[in-house]
Amino acid sequence: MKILLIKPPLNKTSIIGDSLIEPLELEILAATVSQYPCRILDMRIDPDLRSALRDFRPDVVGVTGYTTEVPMVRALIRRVKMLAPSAFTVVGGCHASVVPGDFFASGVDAVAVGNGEALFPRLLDARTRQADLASVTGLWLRAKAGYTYTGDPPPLRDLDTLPPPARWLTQSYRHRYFFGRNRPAAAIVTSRGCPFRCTFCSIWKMMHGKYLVRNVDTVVEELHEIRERHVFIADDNTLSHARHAGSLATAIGRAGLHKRYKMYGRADAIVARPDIVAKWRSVGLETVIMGLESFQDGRLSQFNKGSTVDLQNRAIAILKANGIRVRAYFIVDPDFTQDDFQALLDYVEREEITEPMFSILTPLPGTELFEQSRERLVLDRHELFDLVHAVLPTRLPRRQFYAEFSRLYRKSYPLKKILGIDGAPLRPGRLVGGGLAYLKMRAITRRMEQAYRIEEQIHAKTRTDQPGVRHEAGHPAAKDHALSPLGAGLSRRRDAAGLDGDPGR
Ligand code: B12
Ligand code: SF4
Repeated sequence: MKILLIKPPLNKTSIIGDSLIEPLELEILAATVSQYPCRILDMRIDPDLRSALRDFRPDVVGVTGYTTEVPMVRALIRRVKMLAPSAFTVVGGCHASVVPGDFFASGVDAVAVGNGEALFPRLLDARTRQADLASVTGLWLRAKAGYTYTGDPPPLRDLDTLPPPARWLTQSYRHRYFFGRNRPAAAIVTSRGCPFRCTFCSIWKMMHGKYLVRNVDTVVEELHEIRERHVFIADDNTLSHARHAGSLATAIGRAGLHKRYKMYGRADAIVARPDIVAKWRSVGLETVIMGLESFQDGRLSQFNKGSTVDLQNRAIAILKANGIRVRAYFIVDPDFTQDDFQALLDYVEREEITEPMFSILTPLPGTELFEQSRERLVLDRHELFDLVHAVLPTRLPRRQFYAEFSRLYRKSYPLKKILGIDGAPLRPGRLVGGGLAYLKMRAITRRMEQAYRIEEQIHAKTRTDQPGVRHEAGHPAAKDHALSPLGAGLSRRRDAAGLDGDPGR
């Protein structure tokens, strides 16, 4: 039984960020079935699906995908079935887990719900024994009419019994993985889930509210095996379990690992335990990514963020005092007025937030926000759920809203600041680094400016397509959005304009 696991290509119609992170979810799945020959095809780097199928001849093909990747994954599976008709195809991941119906589509034999660590080995075992797959819980299986559900998946109870991710399967790609300026960069998970309940987040829904942490010794063992110096801790929330976060930093320090880390952290956890932050700094923590979301307490409580602006400001001060970079994420509400945009910029400037990132409030399927606002969606194409398109109505005229949105980036990253010459003496090294950073930031801003045009073009296409749109099971946004001729044409035009190269590369 040979298994091919696929990370889909980058979505050409979406605006992508400044990172390419290893496909941990696939490495984790592969590790649970190491008795079988297995390969990972990362199509973000190597798009040659045909050769992979021809050379390896897999019996099972597993594909992962985010919400933005639904059309891409469907098209991909159709191609897999065309090129390798006898392969059994299964789709999983965070979107499949909350709206499996979006993958009830041509070529998809099964859709996996929830975490795959227990499910995937059972699925392969059943396939090897040619047993009835109905015994494998957590699957939607293709049946004569539609798909049938085998029952709820086995819960993920413990992260310590799991083998380390099969990173050797991404060996040939590893030099290409990066985060911001850090390249090559590896990723690791030290915990899963989150104890908080933000309305725009699907993580706690998917993890059924659980927050699991790994034994620090196994994390350190895994870090020892990671060759890359830069490590992105891809937990949902690393610092909220204070005892775990503290002992992990101690264990890393004791092990003498000389690595540089980036992690997600909440303001309340940072304010509650500045000593842990300092400890992490001493063992290599460079950047904390904080979802600040808003500069107004009212909006924070609307999101059920469980934080306040005062806490955020204190957390920023603590991180700065420790020499830790802050990458702060803000949510731009489609309801924003011009004054709100300006107030956000003022806040960023006042708090001297040097790396702000902005995203548009997006009701991702599976979130409470989606339930609250599904009737108000004005865009329903999966690829536009990328947090830089306003899928909800905007208070400002849409063109103006997008102009204000890209202005956030332009104003937050002025040339002087990026070049690092605001106040500091001019140095050649700094100028070169700053120049590259400037070009990268301009590329990102141009992409933001594209958002409105992409939306307009897709909108026009959707209007002319209306009679032919096929509705399938799942949420109302589950129309067939397989890559349309427009999508292909659009990506060609963007390619021609040199806009589809990753700005970080
Ligand atoms: C690291 C990360 C990234 C990295 C990319 C990681 C990567 N290699 O692709 C970066 C920073 C680039 C990124 C970007 C984005 N991200 Co992100 N990211 C994460 C984060 C924090 C961790 C991902 C991870 O490694 N998880 C650990 C693995 C083990 O968990 P998992 O992916 O759920 O996989 C398990 C199951 O889903 C299942 N499974 C998964 N695939 C398969 C396949 C098969 C066949 C089977 C059987 C099972 C299975 O088994 C796995 C093991 O249990 C998650 C949060 C999270 N908890 O997942 C958000 C998350 C995935 N990101 C999210 C979002 C919204 C985005 C962006 C759109 C944001 C943006 N505008 O920049 C982009 C989209 C990028 C894109 N390609 O479209 C959302 C996705 C929501 C959704 N419904 O799609 C999440 C869930 C965060 C959130 N708060 O909601 N992200
Ligand atoms: S947004 Fe962050 S803090 Fe809120 S539930 Fe999701 S992971 Fe937890």
